[in-house]
Amino acid sequence: MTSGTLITVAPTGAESAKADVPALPVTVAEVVATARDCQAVGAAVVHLHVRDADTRPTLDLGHVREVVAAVRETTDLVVQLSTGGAVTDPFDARLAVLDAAPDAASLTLGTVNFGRDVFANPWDLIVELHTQMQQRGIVPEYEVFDLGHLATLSRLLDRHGPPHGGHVHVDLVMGVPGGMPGTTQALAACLPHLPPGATFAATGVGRTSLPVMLAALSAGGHLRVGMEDTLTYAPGEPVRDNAQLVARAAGLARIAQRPPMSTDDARALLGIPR
Ligand code: KMH
Ligand code: ZN
Repeated sequence: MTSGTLITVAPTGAESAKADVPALPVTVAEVVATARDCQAVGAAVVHLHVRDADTRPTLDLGHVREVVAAVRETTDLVVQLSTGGAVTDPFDARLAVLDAAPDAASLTLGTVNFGRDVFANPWDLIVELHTQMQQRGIVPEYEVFDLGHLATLSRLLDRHGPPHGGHVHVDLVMGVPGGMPGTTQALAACLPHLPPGATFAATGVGRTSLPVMLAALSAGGHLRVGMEDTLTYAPGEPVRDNAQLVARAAGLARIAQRPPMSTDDARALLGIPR
């Protein structure tokens, strides 16, 4: 067991428009370049949402497969596909993303208000994603937007067994308007409810990015950063690119004396063969 920090980059997401955020990577070439740059400064996992030729979020399998192949060709990052998609995406299309055979995929553990929208994740979808990932050899990252989602995780594991790879890794997604706040107190409240042996990362959305990173590091957790979650680097200063956010996370991890994990160490932690 390594004592380093697993850094995941979420470079694109499904929420921001390229027209509003010109630095957002949306083409295959832009996503590959950002993935390569982020690995160079400390990322070990990339959490991918895919865009179409009009820069809109898409779950079209052709596009998804193309991005997965291109990132694998250029980097050694663990490729984690989003099964959350955009709030408007139908469940069957979110499940079908698994056909692209990523190393890992996100799996959100409950429905949550998402700004003015609802991010729907009913129990049957959760079970279907978990079971299909077990059958297909894909490692889930369990996304937790609220404390109750951890109760759902315990019920899921009790009833349907451990994930592929055997290790449970959770990402606390904090500061979403409608989910748990991005505070040290909220993060600390989650920790006693993690399954035994599980590891966790934390993601602070928007201005909660820094406080959540610091809280996660001090609690022995891992980090997820990226332009999916954060578009402002400091007050009045837009994020330049994803590597800027990863470099800051890597610097904080070094200060915490838990330096960024290599991609090999990340695979060992998550139970993903090379
Ligand atoms: N785009 C959000 C509605 C995930 O990737 O699994 C959901 C999301 C979570 O980003
Ligand atoms: Zn996502």
